[in-house]
Amino acid sequence: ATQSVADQEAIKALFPNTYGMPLITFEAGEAVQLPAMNVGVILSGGQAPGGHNVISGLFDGIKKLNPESKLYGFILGPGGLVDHNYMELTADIIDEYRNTGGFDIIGSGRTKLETNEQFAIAAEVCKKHGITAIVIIGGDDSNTNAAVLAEYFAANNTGVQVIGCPKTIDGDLKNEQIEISFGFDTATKTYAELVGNIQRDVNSAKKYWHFVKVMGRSATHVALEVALQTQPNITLISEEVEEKKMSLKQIVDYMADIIARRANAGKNFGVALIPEGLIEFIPEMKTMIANLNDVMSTLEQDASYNKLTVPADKFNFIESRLEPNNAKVFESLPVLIKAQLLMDRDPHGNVQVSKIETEKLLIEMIKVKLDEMKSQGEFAGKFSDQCHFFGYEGRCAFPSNFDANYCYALGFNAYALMQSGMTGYLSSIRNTTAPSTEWVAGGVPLTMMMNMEKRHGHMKPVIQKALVRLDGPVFKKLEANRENWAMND
Ligand code: FBP
Repeated sequence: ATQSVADQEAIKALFPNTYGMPLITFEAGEAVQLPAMNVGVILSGGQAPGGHNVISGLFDGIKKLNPESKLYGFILGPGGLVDHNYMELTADIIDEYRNTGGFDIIGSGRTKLETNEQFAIAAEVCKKHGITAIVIIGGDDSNTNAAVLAEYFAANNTGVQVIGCPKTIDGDLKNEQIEISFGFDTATKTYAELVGNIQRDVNSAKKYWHFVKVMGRSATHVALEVALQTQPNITLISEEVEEKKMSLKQIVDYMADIIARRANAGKNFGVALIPEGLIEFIPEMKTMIANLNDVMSTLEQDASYNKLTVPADKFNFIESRLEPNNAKVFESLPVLIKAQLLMDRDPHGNVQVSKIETEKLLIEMIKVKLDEMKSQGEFAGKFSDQCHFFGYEGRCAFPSNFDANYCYALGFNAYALMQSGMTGYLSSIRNTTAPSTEWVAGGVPLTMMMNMEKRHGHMKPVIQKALVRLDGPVFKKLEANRENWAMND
């Protein structure tokens, strides 16, 4: 029997039918003919290279063991299931998409599945098409959907199984059984190539500081991996910022110090990597954003807020609702960032950090700091900035060999789990640093990865994100090298 990573009593109570199931490992057996089954598949959340191969592996699995089996793709994510928007995926269609990046075969979306009404429609749709299993290909939030749906289907004896597949370029859906989410390998290779190109440009012209924000909504795995591949002069790691309780001012001081030291060595150029999720890890921002999320969850019904049209009035209104310390932090931010923080949350209640221009915020604050240092004779150089955001460039790239093979295996294995009668499991392929002939296939109960977190102002069961471990070898490598990388090119 397995336990959830935290909040065991609460998770057990919410998932009475799918809690505590064992880990599964498959062993080689005889090839057999199995009964035909109709399966539905959903691509969910942000795109990640290899998604088409998960579907190809699943398709080949169901057809290999019974050519009469059928695969239905729901269009544009979980929304396709509740909107009854689908297409049958036939061999011709599948063959066109094998080994390609993107999710365009059926599209993706971020609809949250949480109401009984949605679940009842989903059960009805499955019944109509004789679908007895659904595969949800997604990250932590999407696999939370999978867990909740699996529980509903089991509790209501619908006879429909649900299996998840670990996807996200962010690399934060992992644990001892899930070695990596697919897409991370390809996306980080793509960003590393782009950052490497910029570094050559920087070292050629020697006149700009490039600030590169890289995707990864929360954890810093992507920026860290890109940093190890490219050795930039500055890399911020959100988890370290949180652990060391660094304020925004301290981050700016740290960066300005490196810029000034390089300038004093005649180098008015460099590259800084900034993780997309940084802002939510700066303690004063984190507290303010949590308070802001609570305030925002009440605004939809607030007529006095909704009638405001001028941004400054909105900001004042929000500040009046925040706790005094948080209001001060909010008030201190540039207008651009305030407006970006007030944008809609995604359907899972997350701040859309891809829309917050942290790189610009840092640049503006660094300029002020450098002017101050100049007046005190501590900086005699120039600071000319360029900024970039690398995210969408990598999410649909042509999959690396690793992602192509891994994804195919995840999809085929999802079929093996379904055919073995499992539900509420995440497809798991382990031993992935060995040749693929030695990979180990199995399944991990989704409830094992869950804990309770606040979303849209309420405590909800969600899959826990894996953050960068500051005592792990990957971060340690960066730590051991960063002073050298700061000053050298
Ligand atoms: P998933 O966790 O759904 O895989 O999404 C990852 C991601 O690429 C994040 O890195 C990024 O913050 C977010 O999606 C952007 O979302 P959107 O595509 O909705 O702009």
